[in-house]
Amino acid sequence: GLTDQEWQKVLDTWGKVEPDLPAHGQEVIIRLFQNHPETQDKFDKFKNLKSVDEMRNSEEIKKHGTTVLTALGKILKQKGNHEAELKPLAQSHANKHKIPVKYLEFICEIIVGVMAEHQAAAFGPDSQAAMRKALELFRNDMASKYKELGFQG
Ligand code: HNN
Repeated sequence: GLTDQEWQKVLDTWGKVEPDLPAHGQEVIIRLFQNHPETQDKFDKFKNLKSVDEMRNSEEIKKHGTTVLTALGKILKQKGNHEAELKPLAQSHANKHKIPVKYLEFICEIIVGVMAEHQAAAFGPDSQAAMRKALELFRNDMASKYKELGFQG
């Protein structure tokens, strides 16, 4: 788990991201699709978007990025006691969307990268390390739930 101090750093930084969630979310989704094109295939609604320009102009991408980061923010705010938030997400992402753990790793790495660029001042090495730990906890707990559900994510 994380120490109180580490959670403090995680939530302080997240507080800087929150006022601009759509811009961060849009950037995260676009980078995910650019760096790992196989992730885009999981979305019927985004299959038509070919170029970065099209992605930037897509309100749907911005909306989905906001959805993803809003869900993640709710999880982080539980400081590890996130069973109630995680369970329905693990169920839909295992059974319905079939999202491998690997894709969760991709997006977590991209989230840290985007935060480092957009929030450089608030996101020093200690905060980055704390955020990585929090995202690792999220991923590990998702992976455990996947296993319980029999999904070889
Ligand atoms: O659970 C649900 O299906 C509700 C919608 C939702 C939420 C709250 C989704 C979602 C969908 C359904 C989109 C729709 O219906 O408009 C799909 C197809 N996700 C995906 C697919 C891939 C995906 Mn995710 N999500 N999500 C959330 C919330 C959070 C969330 N999703 C994630 C990743 C990495 C991928 C692979 C490309 C993802 C993460 C990391 C998070 C943050 C907790």
